[in-house]
Amino acid sequence: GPHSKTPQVAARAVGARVQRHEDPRLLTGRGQYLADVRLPGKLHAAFVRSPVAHARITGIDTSAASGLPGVHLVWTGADAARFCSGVEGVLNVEGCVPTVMPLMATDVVRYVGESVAVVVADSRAVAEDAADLVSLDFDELPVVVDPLTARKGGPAANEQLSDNIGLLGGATFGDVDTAFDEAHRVVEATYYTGRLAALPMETRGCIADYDWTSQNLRVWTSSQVPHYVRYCLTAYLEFPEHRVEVLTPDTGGGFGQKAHLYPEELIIPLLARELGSPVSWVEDRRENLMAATHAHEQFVTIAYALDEQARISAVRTHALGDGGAYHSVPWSMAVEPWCAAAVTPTGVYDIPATTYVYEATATNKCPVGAYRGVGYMAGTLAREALADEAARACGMSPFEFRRQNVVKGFPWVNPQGICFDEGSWLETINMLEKMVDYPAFLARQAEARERGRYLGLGLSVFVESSGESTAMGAVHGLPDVYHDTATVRMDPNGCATVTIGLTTQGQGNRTTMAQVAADMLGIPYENVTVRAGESTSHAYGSGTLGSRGAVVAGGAVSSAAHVLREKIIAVAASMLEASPDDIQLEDGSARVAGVPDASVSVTDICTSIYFDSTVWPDGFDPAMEATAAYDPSRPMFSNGGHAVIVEVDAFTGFVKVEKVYSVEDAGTIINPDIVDGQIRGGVVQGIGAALFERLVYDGDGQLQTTTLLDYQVPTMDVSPPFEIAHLCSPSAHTAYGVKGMGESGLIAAPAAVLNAVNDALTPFAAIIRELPATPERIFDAIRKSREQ
Ligand code: MCN
Ligand code: SMO
Repeated sequence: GPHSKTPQVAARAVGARVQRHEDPRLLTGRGQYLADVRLPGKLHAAFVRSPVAHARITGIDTSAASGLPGVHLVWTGADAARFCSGVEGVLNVEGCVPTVMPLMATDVVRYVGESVAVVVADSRAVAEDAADLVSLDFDELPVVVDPLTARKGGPAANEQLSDNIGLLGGATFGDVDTAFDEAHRVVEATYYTGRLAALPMETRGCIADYDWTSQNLRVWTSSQVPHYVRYCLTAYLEFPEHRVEVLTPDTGGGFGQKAHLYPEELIIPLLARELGSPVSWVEDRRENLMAATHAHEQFVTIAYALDEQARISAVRTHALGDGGAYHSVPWSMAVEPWCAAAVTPTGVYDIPATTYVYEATATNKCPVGAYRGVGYMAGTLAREALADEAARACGMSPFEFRRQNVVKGFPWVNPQGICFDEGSWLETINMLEKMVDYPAFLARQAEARERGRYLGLGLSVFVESSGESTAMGAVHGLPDVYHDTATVRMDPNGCATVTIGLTTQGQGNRTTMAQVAADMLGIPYENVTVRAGESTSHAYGSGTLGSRGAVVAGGAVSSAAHVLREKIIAVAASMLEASPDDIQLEDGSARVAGVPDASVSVTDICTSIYFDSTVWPDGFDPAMEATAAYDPSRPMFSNGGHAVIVEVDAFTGFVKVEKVYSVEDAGTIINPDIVDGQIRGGVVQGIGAALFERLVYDGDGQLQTTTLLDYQVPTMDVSPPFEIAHLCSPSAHTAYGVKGMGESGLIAAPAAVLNAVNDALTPFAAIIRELPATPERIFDAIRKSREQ
């Protein structure tokens, strides 16, 4: 296959710190986000959202809203239900019970913010005024808020799920019981990860334009999965798929929140068809915080059985997710606890036995969905926080304890039978220890304590599945199928246009895919234009998610470019009267090996392919356009780690993150600047998760955090200095050996931050196991320990 040939391709652009093409346009305000899409006669929608967490709707009066000047139409849940009874959410793992989420609530509302009606008007302002005039009569139902009591039965959050169970299952691999019976020591703890918002800077939104004469439907949506949205428009609403085009303009962040199908994305096209006018919906921040999927909230109880040498002989995990009122589509409330329990517990450690239970409980809250590192963050938090606790219990340094347990040889097969082909798991630990200069830190920490200042160092190492693929699903027992395509076209002057099925939310994929194509075609990357996510009419993509872009789009681009590379080489050989085997293609020219003067530029080759058939070899096909699909044949795993230094103010409980050290191994790196930026962004989100961010519901199921005054996001002033280092264990199965990394920062940073806080708190014998570690939680923990 083409990838076996990549070693012969000269790396010029791949690996270079090429500046992102995207930035001049985006940073000077020339981006075209969803709200910037202009269409003549565009109308605006506003949703009426439930003010209560759980109630039976007894009546909706829309007459006042309909009568407001400028209002074109008001629909209730019953109107939408004529077209679709709802979207089914389920994860294809054992023990997952599906739910159907109506497009808008019809008889019962199940969380604050669930939509019950929609108004379309001349402007968003009029639509919002009219939405306020829709009056709702309801009988309140018992509200289920606490997942720990909800799972024991009692009132149902959603009667589709008996005992509020959206997911319950588990498995055992190896002799766990004997390991725990014979353990020298057992360490166990429960960690809670807060309910988070993925909080893309651009909120969700959708615009639809329908032409009844041709049945053509165009839908602009701020989405990571436009091809899936298009498929669903046909599957649920029967719009003819070949007449549906889904367009993704510039997208101001997705972070997993936009890797879903939202009912709003089905309702807006129905309204556009009904009204014969384009209809736009752009949510505000309050809607985004109330009704766009929430994330990450879990209780993870984890235990290690340790032998006399502090080796982990077995791990036992119970992960419980607070799933909200429905399964989100398609990832569901199950993916968080399932992944935390079934995928993450052994991590980089050579643990021979594992047992786990995963559980998702329905509550009357916004459905939980994907957020960067879905399932991995909570699982990694539990595993790595317990590793630091175990190290303390064994009287070892966090580096030493991990070194004792880390897998040291590859390939390694974990207890579940999943094979890890390569990695730098031990090297990561050693490198972080060197980067932080551990003995110097210990001296500085001791000296600071003398002066009443409390420094802490926290460590967290990880391995993550990347390049989400059919093969990755299969090893984890998920039947999902993935692939992406790319088309590469070369013009008569030797420039290339690459179209990928991947969308981009800020990752810089247009730049990196230009780098990949440039090297395969032997041309400068400036001569490559990449079109990404503009329309589902060109190229296919399974979505920008699961850190799959570099691997999957990279594989498709290099495969397609390889077809053209062979043609360029064939014509060059003919023009230079040499054998194709002797042609070297790089830096914009084809040369004959060993013959210094024999060369021809790629520009001249392409011009000849288009305009001079006399140079064509026999039977040459001049189509300078190729499309290829890619889906990696094997799962691949990236690894790395973070060491974080914090200072805790013992009087106020405030934490200052002094410095972050990161080590990343994502195989071959296409663009180091982009990868480092991904690490920084992900780690800062992790600092937010560890110290600040939480969505809070009160006992009535009212969301208390509906503005950015209440929901604290990390900003530049809490972004610490970074030191980032790279290791490289390339995959043998991908173009250039790349592996994915877009989620790694958020996966492992919260554990490192929490571990650092707890290290700082050791003089107080206080420990925090709940995120976020807010000043009040830290203050309380210190006060309690002082009172004892
Ligand atoms: N890259 C590289 N070399 C590698 C691996 C990656 O140069 N060996 C580059 C890629 O080409 C890409 C970036 O690093 O430009 C991230 O690549 P990858 O790990 O393949 O992740 P994806 O492109 O699939 O992006 C998805 C990933 C996910 S799942 C979430 S969630 C997340 C993340 O990206 N959402 C983001 N990072 C984000 N960054 C921004 N700005 N906005 C989001 O919404
Ligand atoms: S949560 Mo990322 O979209 O896999």
